[in-house]
Amino acid sequence: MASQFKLCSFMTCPWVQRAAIVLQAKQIPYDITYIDRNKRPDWFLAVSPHSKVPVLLIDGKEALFESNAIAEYLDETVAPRLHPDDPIARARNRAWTDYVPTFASSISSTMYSDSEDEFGARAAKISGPFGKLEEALAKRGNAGPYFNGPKLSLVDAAYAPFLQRYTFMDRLRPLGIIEKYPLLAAWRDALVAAPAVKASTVPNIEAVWQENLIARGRWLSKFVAKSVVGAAAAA
Ligand SMILES: N[C@@H](CCC(=O)N[C@@H](CS)C(=O)NCC(=O)O)C(=O)O
Repeated sequence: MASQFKLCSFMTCPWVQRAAIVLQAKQIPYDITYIDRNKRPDWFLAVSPHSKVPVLLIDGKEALFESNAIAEYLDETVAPRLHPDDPIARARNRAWTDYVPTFASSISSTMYSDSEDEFGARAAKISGPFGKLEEALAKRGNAGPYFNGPKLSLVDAAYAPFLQRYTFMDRLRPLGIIEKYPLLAAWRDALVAAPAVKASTVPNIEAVWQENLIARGRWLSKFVAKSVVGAAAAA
């Protein structure tokens, strides 16, 4: 039987993953449909004003777009709440999710560099956002492992995909940045190990992510070991 919720995605989209983490954390059954980035179907274009994924289809009747709006909708409608009960804490959490696009773009722009020089220049800008998050983690008033303590939150769901992409990138071409931010590094470790994060992607996400770099002809793809090429397609 089809689920009430259907996520519409490209294979490696971190913004879709954010919504998938929320669905997983709440143990909500959902289907996921992958569309071709280069041939987006008309039904998708009709419900996605910016032609972007994710789109969340609800009962085949309603369509929501924008990962933050989807995460907030799911949190308002399906228990347990991932947002904190305290309005001040909730507002602070929302303030940090507002920062995700800036944080994400420092990582994505580095990942998609076209040359070594571009890669170096863009990677140098990652320290700014990493420093801000390190400070936020120092001030949060709990010992983790997640942003608000022991319970995964919408802040965790929002940052996890990008900290995971940073980690994939770091494994291909060590950046030596996150090591300077111990609280962020510990948060990253907790997030990538969280069951909801692990279940939010295809199991071979790192290989699929590497194949995507190759398909887009990005500079970083030259560090992908020959042995993994084709492994993603075969898995
Ligand atoms: N602000 C959007 C960003 C979503 C986004 O950028 N998705 C990418 C895929 S990861 C996309 O659909 N890009 C459009 C394109 O590739 O043309 C959100 O949070 O949902």
